[in-house]
Amino acid sequence: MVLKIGVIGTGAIGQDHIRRITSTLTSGKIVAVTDVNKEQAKAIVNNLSLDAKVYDNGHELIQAEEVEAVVVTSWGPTHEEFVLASIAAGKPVFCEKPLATTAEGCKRIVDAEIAFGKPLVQVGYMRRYDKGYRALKNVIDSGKIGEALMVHCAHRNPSVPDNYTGDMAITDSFVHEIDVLRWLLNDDYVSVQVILPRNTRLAAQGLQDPHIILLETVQGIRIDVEVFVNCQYGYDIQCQVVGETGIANLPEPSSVVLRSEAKLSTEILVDWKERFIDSYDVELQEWINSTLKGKVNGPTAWDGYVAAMTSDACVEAKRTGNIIPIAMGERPEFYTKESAVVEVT
Ligand code: NAI
Ligand code: ISE
Repeated sequence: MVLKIGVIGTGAIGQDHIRRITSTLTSGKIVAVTDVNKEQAKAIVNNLSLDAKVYDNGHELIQAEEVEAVVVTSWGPTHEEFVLASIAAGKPVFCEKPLATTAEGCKRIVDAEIAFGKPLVQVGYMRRYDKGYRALKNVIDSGKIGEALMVHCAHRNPSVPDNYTGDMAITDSFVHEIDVLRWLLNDDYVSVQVILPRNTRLAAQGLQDPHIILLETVQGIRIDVEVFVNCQYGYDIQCQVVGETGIANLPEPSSVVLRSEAKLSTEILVDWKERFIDSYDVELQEWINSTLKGKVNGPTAWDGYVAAMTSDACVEAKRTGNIIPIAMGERPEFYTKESAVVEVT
């Protein structure tokens, strides 16, 4: 069986997902694409020799009869309308993060999906598919380090593009930690505080960098995350879980250990696409496989909503300097069913 997929947004990650579905993964076929930059969408179809139609807009693509499932990789502010339209059409939809740019927008999606009566939405939080994070979760779940007490993390980018402004360190980068840490610890957040250290001189004018973000969970676990997006030296994701009887670290990406010129060294990656390339492959392959079985087996619309609620609280904590409570309410029963839970293999 082959899943016929339409892609909305053929920019950086859209192209990357089209390439992987076409050349690396199995059981998926790109049959339709669209982008507000139609020439770019046409060029992708031509360059990759895709047997795919280029649509004028996302809504026409969603309605198209040959499109069985939708991938949304357009700009964040457009996600909500395309996800809602996919739900209205009864089509499974994989949406890159963020699910919507506001918690209210995510809630509208949650409500629409529940009203439709069947899980259709998966959000692109790919770290849950990373081999290293999965190995770390297995160690925590095995009880080898006792109960988790504290977590120390870092999210470092060498630099960021000019359109990376305002609170994107929280809404664009830190959202990955928001999602992966509650999955890793099987927990939820109750409060957040944001500390602003001395600013680097190497950030664009007006951009705060770095941030230290402190989260507290329902179980009382304390998490500190350094988000530093102009660190210059590489793309570096760190996560250390301190338990009652031991400490577990996220493995480093494998790299040759070089002894040369009186130095012992290993390379550090610089690009997030390379750091998580395997995770994106596994994520999309598992989405195709479970969609073909009529299931959602990945981060749900509820997870997208929780990420948005938490990120909104972080932005408020940054603005006010206060510790901000996070109250997201009970997870609806709709999202606790087996069909909407990520299995770790
Ligand atoms: P991009 O700017 O390279 O590409 C976005 C594309 O969407 C552009 O080609 C633009 O013309 C198109 N677009 C905008 N509005 C549209 C509309 N109404 N209809 C059709 N096309 C439209 O951005 P990038 O880096 O590819 O990011 C896209 C999304 O993916 C963002 O939400 C971003 O946060 C997310 N992302 C997720 C990553 C992850 O690690 N999971 C990594 C990078 C991006
Ligand atoms: C980017 O949009 C991503 O999603 C990357 O995974 C993240 O590490 C980076 O900081 C974001 O800007």
